[in-house]
Amino acid sequence: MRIDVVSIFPSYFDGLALSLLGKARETGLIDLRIHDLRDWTDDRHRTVDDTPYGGGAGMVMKPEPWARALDELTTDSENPTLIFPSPAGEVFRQRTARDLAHREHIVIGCGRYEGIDERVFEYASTLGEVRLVSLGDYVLNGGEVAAMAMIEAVGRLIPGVVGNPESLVEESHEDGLLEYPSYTKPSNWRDREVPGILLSGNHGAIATWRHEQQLERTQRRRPDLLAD
Ligand code: 6GU
Repeated sequence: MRIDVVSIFPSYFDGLALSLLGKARETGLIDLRIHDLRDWTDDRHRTVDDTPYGGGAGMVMKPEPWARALDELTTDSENPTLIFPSPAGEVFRQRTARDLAHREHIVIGCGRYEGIDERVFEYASTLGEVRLVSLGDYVLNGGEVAAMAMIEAVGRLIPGVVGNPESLVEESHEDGLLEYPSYTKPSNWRDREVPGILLSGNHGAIATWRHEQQLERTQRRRPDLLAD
């Protein structure tokens, strides 16, 4: 999979090279390319923002640098997916990650300030499928942190990126439930015992117990997931 990221803070993404995705990059499973939006400006100050029409607080990202960046990054691309992290977008979920993990080429445009000139999204839809995606109902200063979360969530679903594929299925959210609790040695730690069933060797009973634990904690912590 090829992922292009456009940002005015490209060094945010240095940390991705350190995580498990670093290995996937070296082996070619993920071709991650980070770009500086200012490389598509043409004025001396490399200006990417301007005041909003209609007035109001803050600055808006100018459309032309974005259009040039998106044009260049999608040439020779069959069917790119253009993602814009935005608190006004659809919520990013595990199913969103699963969907995106099948895509050949993703371009992520990270906005800052009060956002990107709205016409950029219309223009982008002539180049590929556009998705505005939010991490959740809170406000970040820009799309960079959200983009990193999305890249990690999508990247680990690409076959070969996570060593043991079974560890993928048993995660929280893969089956719509929270994960069951995990324990390791020692079996008695600071007067706290590991649940006896896990020491029983009865794999059927352990699977049943774990499923009950998943249901119980989902009901208690995230009843909204059960309603879905
Ligand atoms: Cl994707 N962007 C910004 N700026 N804020 C957010 C977000 C995204 N998701 C939640 N808050």
